[in-house]
This record gives sequence, C-alpha cells and structure tokens, in this order.
Amino acid sequence: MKRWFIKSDNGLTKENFKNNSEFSYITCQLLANRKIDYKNVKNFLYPDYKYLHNPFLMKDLDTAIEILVDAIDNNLHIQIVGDYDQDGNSATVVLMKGLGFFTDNISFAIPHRIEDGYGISKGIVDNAKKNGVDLIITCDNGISAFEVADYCNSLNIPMIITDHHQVCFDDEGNQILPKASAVINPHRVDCEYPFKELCGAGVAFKLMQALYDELGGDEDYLIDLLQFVSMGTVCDVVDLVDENRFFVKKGLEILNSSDNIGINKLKAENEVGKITTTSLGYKLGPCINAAGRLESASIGVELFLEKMKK
Ligand SMILES: [Mn+2]
Repeated sequence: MKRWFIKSDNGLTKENFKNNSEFSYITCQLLANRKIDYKNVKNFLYPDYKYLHNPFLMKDLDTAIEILVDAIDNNLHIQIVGDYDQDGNSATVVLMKGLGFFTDNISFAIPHRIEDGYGISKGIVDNAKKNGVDLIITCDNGISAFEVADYCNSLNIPMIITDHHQVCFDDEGNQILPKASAVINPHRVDCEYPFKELCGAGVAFKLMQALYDELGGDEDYLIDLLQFVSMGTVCDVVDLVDENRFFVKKGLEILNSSDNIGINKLKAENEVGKITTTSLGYKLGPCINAAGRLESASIGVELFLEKMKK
C-alpha cells in the first residue's frame, strides 16, 4: 500500500476556494500547490475557448489588424516569415491556413539554418521584393530584427512582427523594438496582455483570433488551427497553464481526428497511435525539427499545407 502525502506548506488552502463546495479539500490543496487560485480554477480544470483572453489587449494588435484587413481587401501579396524549428513551423502553418481563409495571395519563407541563420534576413527581404511581396509578417522571430526592419522601411515593405522571444533593452534598461509597422509580443513591457507565456504559434493564433473576430471568419475553421498551435506549445516547452492549457487540450483532440494529410502521414510513418504530449514532444516534433537540420525546414510547412488532388 502506498502512503500519499499532500504538500501543504505554502499557506494556500481550501480557504482560497471558500464558498465553493464543488471541489474536495484534496483537490483544492493540489490546485493551491500549483498556485492555481479560485479565479483560475475553472479555466485550469475545464479549459475552454470562452476563457481565452481578448487578443486586442495585446499591444499593436489593433494596428496589425488594420494593416491586414487593408491587405486582404486590396489583394496584396502577404508573405509569412517563420522559423526552422517546430514552433516556427506551427506558427507559419497557423498564419498560412488562417489567412488562407480570406486570401490566396500569400506565401511563406523559412530561413535556411545554414545559409540564412536564425530569423528574418536581408536576403529573405530581397527575395520578397523580387517576388512582389507587399507585406511581411514574421512569426516566432523578428523581435531583434532591427536592421531588417530598417531595410524593409527603406524598400517600403511594411512588416508586422509577431514573436514571443524576450525583447531587447539598451544600456539604460529601456526597451528597444525594431521599427516595424506593428510589433506584437506579450513580453513587451508596455503590453498589457494578461498571459505572457505563449509560444510563437500561440501569438500567431491570437492574431488570427482577432482577424476572425474582425472579419467574421468561421470559428470552427479557426479552432481547427489549434492542432498546430498545440504542437508548437508542447515542442517549445512553455508552461501548460492559462491559454496554453486550452490550446493543447483542444489541439490534441483535433490532432487525433485530424483530416490533415501531413499530420496523418507523419503519424503513420512514426507508428504513433494516439497523439499525446509525449508523442508530440519525442516523435512528431523532432521529425519537423529534423527537416530544418537535414535540409530545408520549408518541407515541414509544405507537409501540413498539402492538399488532396481533386
Ligand atoms: Mn518559439
């Protein structure tokens, strides 16, 4: 017989859950041990779309939506610039599919690990210019792309940065941001968004959530994108609390009944039955990461954008 001891030395007890007879003392203590207070208990135990935060609380998101709506209305060529790891792949797929609901005039570019190095580069912008790109959106990178943002300005290509990496500070401790048209990153010191621990795909999803709000996009189609957000969330190893918890719970459900050709092929190839956080983190995710290490990470994005020939 096992003798279980419940840690209870953090001063948080059932009193934090007072007037709430829904949960047993032990449940309350276990939640308290995870620093989940009464306010967040429902959201933690029963994650749901309705508990997601308003995306417009994110600094610059309104500006980004204005630019995007204008680009869609005028059929401008939008290019997504992602990253070569799993989260970068997920963020790129979320934006490609998310924007794809409203426009066909989209493309993506993923930096080549060896030839370009990390993040958006002048070379990628040169290519974009050559291909008639009118608007660049970065995902899972860009927060330190100071020179590239200036370069885009010199070429008159507006850039929306979406990223979740830490922002830069100057010697005096002031936040410094690239001079892009919009810089969306919950870590900005002037960003009041209540949850900071999103992965790159999570930030990309928030932008899409706002766009679907704004343009009345199909909510089921939007939620279907969470299968990719869950992959980025697990593989970037961000905490499974707050919105991340919903992204992963819902995303896993969708992954396991997905009609995405790439997901199903990847699953079959790896002999994965049910997709879990473990199979994402140790089997499927590493395959996508490997694409960027062995050759080009673009094939990982193409895999999930694959469509059946009619
Ligand atoms: Mn990331």
